Amino acid sequence: MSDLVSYSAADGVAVITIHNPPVNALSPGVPEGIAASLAKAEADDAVKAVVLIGGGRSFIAGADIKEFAKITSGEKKRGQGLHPLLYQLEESNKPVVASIHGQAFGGGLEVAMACAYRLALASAQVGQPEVKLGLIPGAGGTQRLPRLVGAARAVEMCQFGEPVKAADAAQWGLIDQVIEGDLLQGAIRFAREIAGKRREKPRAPEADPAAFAAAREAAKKRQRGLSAALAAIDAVEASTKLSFEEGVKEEARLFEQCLHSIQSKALIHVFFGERAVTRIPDVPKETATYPIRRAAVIGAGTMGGGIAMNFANAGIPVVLKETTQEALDHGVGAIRKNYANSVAKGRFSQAAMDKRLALITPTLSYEGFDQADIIVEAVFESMALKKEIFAELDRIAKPECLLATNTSTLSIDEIASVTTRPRMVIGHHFFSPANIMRLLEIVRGKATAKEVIATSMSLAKTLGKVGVLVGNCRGFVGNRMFGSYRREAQFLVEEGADPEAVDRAMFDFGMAMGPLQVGDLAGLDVGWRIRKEFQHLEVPGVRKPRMEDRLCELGRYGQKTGAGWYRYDENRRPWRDAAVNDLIATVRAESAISPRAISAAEITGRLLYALVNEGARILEEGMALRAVDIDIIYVNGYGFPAYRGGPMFYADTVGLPKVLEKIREFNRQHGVLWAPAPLLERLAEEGKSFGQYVKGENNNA
Ligand code: 3H9
Repeated sequence: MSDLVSYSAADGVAVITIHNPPVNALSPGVPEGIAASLAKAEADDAVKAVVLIGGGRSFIAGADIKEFAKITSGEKKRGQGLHPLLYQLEESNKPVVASIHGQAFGGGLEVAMACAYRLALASAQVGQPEVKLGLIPGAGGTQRLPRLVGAARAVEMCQFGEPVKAADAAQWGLIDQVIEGDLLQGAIRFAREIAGKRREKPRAPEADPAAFAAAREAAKKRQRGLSAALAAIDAVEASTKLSFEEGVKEEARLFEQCLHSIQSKALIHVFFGERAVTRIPDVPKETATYPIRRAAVIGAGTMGGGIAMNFANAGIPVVLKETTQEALDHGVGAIRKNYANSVAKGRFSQAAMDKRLALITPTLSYEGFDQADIIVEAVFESMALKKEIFAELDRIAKPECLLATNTSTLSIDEIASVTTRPRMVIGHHFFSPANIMRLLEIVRGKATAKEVIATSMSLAKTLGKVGVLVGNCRGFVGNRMFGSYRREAQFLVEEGADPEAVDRAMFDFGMAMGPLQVGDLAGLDVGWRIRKEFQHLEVPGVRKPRMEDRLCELGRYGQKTGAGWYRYDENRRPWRDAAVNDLIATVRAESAISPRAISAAEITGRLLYALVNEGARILEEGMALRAVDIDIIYVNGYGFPAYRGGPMFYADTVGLPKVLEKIREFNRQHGVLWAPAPLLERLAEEGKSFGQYVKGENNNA
């Protein structure tokens, strides 16, 4: 056989084992190895049944995702894919028993479904996650799955791509038996029992128009703009209307469309990007980490409370400190309400809620802080206050305790300067709501120790976050870029765009929310306070956005005061507000702007290229390690549509010369704020993309 697949046979049962670490993807050589092994078993009269099993940590995690780019770039021809192997498995005169541990995902589940029987450990998961890569199952999954579990379940699995536990899969008829104990021994025993028996093929699924109508409705709401979700629904529906062979052809047609789409390339970029961000050139994987067994959080406001919940959710006891009993009660009350909501929605049990709450110790003092392995400061954005707190922490915390600040704008180095241990100080910039948002910007100060960075990256994983390391500059990566984006949103309104038109254009582009609505949600006063803190840095003569300062002066801070750019009802639904129109008219008059008609294309261009231009500066300064790090920040922290890959990937798909041309046009029209980033000019001239850019030695991030 090959190195990737091994074969053995004893007492009537052949065992085919896949060895393609880390996850047994179906890389070139694996399907061929399985096919050759099966042929050997078929030719051996002594063999009565076959066990197919994965070596290492999983059965098969699916097709090798790296291969798709080779096909779409023309480097490799697609050929018949997995189909010949699947027909061979299905038609084999010796029943094949797929024996699943870890994951049977994508092509892995498709292989398993072509086998006569499927067994799994209770800890195993099965699923068709292709949609998350902008694809649909491409090896008969959309046709075999509904034949096993019915159209409604199949469409749900292919449309959303969520993993299914072995016990559920067994209930649905996808798994024949859940094995306890040793999987291989259990599978061999099972194979002996069914040896020589032929299993009937499952019948075509019943038509279920209601299930498909509901699926399309759900796609509109939960998968807005994602073409693969609709293609998956169409393909599964074909299984209820066409013969198996015709259904497979229809699936192939839809798969091919998805495979060559920009959406799929973008989602694959995000898949590998989320893994790439864990690689930090000067902090190798072997770097020692500090154990994090106890945590402490300062500040029980929205951020602090959410951060404390993160620790409790991960089973880490956490002390939560406030300065007044009232603030503490309010913070703990909000946490309790949040957990109760989750219980009401069935996300976890009352017992789980009680356990999590019991891990949070509210306090008004620093008691227990000397035991903490990490302290996260989450008070409001005031350098003076933060310095006071860090000086105190320096006295209290044990030497190996990580001192993290949740600041979103202030300098980590300046905060660290008041301690005797700047090497232990780091930024942990959580995103609101901190218990939900996946992004954690990990901000490296100039003295931050590598062990502290490595510990933070590993902690991010423990907390279920995507940790991205960034450099210490004002706003770090995400908010620094977002500043330009929201600045342009305000300028567009001042120049003539309706606030709703600005929000609508970005929503239609795929953003989770328009920029002005985001401001209202986050609180317009946050930026207002920061602008006041940094007022001394303003450059005279450079245009400043005025609308949000003016809204704040009217006490319109956004949703929390019931009004900002919009007026909000008790269900937080936004409504146009005549007072805002009046304010816009006043601001335009004061700046002598005569409003003009502004198209949706101009809105998206101004906002997206503002992100990209600032992103290019950040990249050149080394504040982000790679363009993909910026993309991962935007997809996970700012509601950027994953199917567009993030702002830098998006710019690459538009083409950097085109992006630059537009930025130069904005520069001519709107002045210095639009000066093109030198890196963008250089890459555009060299015919390169952001994705190809690798920063030289003096990386700061
Ligand atoms: C498909 O099957 C289409 C079919 O219909 C057939 C059509 C013809 N390929 O995530 P981890 C790498 S589409 C290549 O850190 P975990 C990953 O990049 C596919 N590489 O581990 C990482 O590399 P590195 C459908 C893969 O334990 C390493 O393995 N299948 C693949 O947290 C470890 O991964 C999927 O979409 C792959 N298929 O999670 C499954 N999978 O160490 C995608 C992983 O260099 N995979 N790698 O950074 C997953 O969901 C998770 O990786 C899994 C393990 C749950 C399996």
